[in-house]
Amino acid sequence: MRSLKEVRLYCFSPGNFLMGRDPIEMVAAQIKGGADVVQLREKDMPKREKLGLGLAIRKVTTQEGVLFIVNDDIDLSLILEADGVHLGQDDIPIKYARPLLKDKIIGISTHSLDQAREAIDSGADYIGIGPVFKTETKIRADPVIEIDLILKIKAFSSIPVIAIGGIGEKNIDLLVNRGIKRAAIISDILSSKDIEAKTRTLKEKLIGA
Ligand code: 3NM
Repeated sequence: MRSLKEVRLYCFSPGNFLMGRDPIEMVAAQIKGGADVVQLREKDMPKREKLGLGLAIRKVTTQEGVLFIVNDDIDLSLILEADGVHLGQDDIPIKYARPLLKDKIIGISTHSLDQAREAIDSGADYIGIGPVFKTETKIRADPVIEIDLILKIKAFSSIPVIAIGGIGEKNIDLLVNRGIKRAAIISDILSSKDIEAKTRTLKEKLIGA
C-alpha cells in the first residue's frame, strides 16, 4: 500500500464525468496510469449507491496497493474500511472526526493560508489547497490561490500539501517548475477519452520522468 508521503497524483471516482462509461473501469484506468490515491467523490449519488461503488473501489485499490479516501462521509469511510476521509471546510471538524477515524488518514480542503495553518495544527494528515487555477468542476469554488502562497504553505507544512483546481496537462508544468509536485486532478483526466494515457502523462510530469 502506498504511503501518504509517496503521493504525487491524487485521482477521483467519475462523478459527473461518467458519460455512460463503467465507473470501475475508469478507476482502474487511473490506477494503471499511476494514480496514488482514489477518492470516492460522488456529490449527487444516493448513499446506498455510493456504498456499492465504494465497495468496488475498495476492492481494486486494495488489490493494486493504492490509497482509498472517501469524500465527506465519515460513516461510509468506516463501513468501507477506506484508508481515510477527506473533509471540506463545511464538513464535520477534525476534532470530532479524529476519535472516529483514529489513526486513519484525514485530509482537509483548504483555500487560504489561515485555513491551511488551522488544518495542520488540528492534526490533519494532508491538506488540499486550491483552487490553483480556474475550475468548473467545483460548485462555488473559492478564489484562485497564487502559486507563491502554496509555496509559503509548503514551507511551514509538516504534512503533504496537494494542489487542486483546474490542473491539467496544459498547465501542470507551471506547478512542477516551481517545485509543487503533488496534484489532485478531476476533469482533465476523467473527461479524457484515454484515461490511462492521460493519467500516465500527468504522473510522469509530476515525478519528472
Ligand atoms: N476542490 P478539476 S477545486 C474538488 O479548491 C475541488 O479545494 C477544489 O477539479 C478546492 O481538476 C476542486 O476538474 C475541483 O478542476 C477540482
